[in-house]
Amino acid sequence: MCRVVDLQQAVLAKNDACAHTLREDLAARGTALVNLLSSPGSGKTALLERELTLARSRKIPVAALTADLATENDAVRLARSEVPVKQVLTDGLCHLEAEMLGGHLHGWLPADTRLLFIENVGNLVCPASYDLGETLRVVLASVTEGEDKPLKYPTAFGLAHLVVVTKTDIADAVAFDEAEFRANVERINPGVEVVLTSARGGTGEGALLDRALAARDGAPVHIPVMTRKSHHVHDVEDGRPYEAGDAPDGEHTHAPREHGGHPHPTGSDTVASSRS
Ligand SMILES: Nc1nc2c(ncn2[C@@H]2O[C@H](COP(=O)(O)OP(=O)(O)OP(=O)(O)O)[C@@H](O)[C@H]2O)c(=O)[nH]1
Ligand SMILES: [Mg+2]
Repeated sequence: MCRVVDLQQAVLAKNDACAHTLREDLAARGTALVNLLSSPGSGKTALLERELTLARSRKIPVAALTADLATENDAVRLARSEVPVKQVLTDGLCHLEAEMLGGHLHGWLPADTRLLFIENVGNLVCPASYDLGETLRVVLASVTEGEDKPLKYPTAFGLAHLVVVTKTDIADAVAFDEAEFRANVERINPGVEVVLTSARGGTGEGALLDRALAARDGAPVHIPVMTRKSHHVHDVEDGRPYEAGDAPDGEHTHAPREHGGHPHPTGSDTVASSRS
């Protein structure tokens, strides 16, 4: 069991090192990476479509890479904004990792890109463990998912620099309790900003873009209480916490095993659009 824990630590440590290098490489060329995490169907692509279109209308050079287990549906949608878009198919992997991301960016990312948006695989567990070299880590939650999700997925919410609520146009229909949601976010990640959006209703349009540009230009980014290091020491043996770390509520992420083992599958990619 110790060997499994050591392997997990090693995988995450290696990812952190790759993420550090990627962050430095991107910063040297003036690009900030925005990592979008959420459960499947929260509205990542819909909101991103809005933000990319707005960025293009403002003549801000942006690009987007979207990751899924299958289909190029999201790249096709995002490409409607007419900014450079790339689809990555993860070949069964439930998250992106820094090394594979770096490989996909190599030779593709336009030199003048100021913001690179990454739509991670729809999943609130696995992607939370992997730093991608982001300047801004954003977790999205739609009003239909329930106010308790920050408590149930503390790593995803706890490490976020920004929390975005989506689909607020249907908040009343599903009796979304905004105050309760905000209180739960505050419990897990004190002080983090919560932004309300509706891709369908046009609410909060540009909020993500504005926050990302500010971060890219050096504005201070929220510093979560939870640290990645503290989060790297979770595992379960026979249903008991093996080593709990200090994540809120003792969440266990099983990061490297969740997708059936490591090292990484190769992943495949296709360029759905590369216009700017
Ligand atoms: N009412 C409403 N529906 C929305 C909104 N944004 C997205 N949706 C709907 O929610 C569904 C999922 O939206 P997506 O943008 O595909 O969600 P996603 O997070 O990208 O999904 P995955 O990539 O599969 O994880 C679609 O049917 C969208 O039309 C919104 O602001 N309001
Ligand atoms: Mg999507």
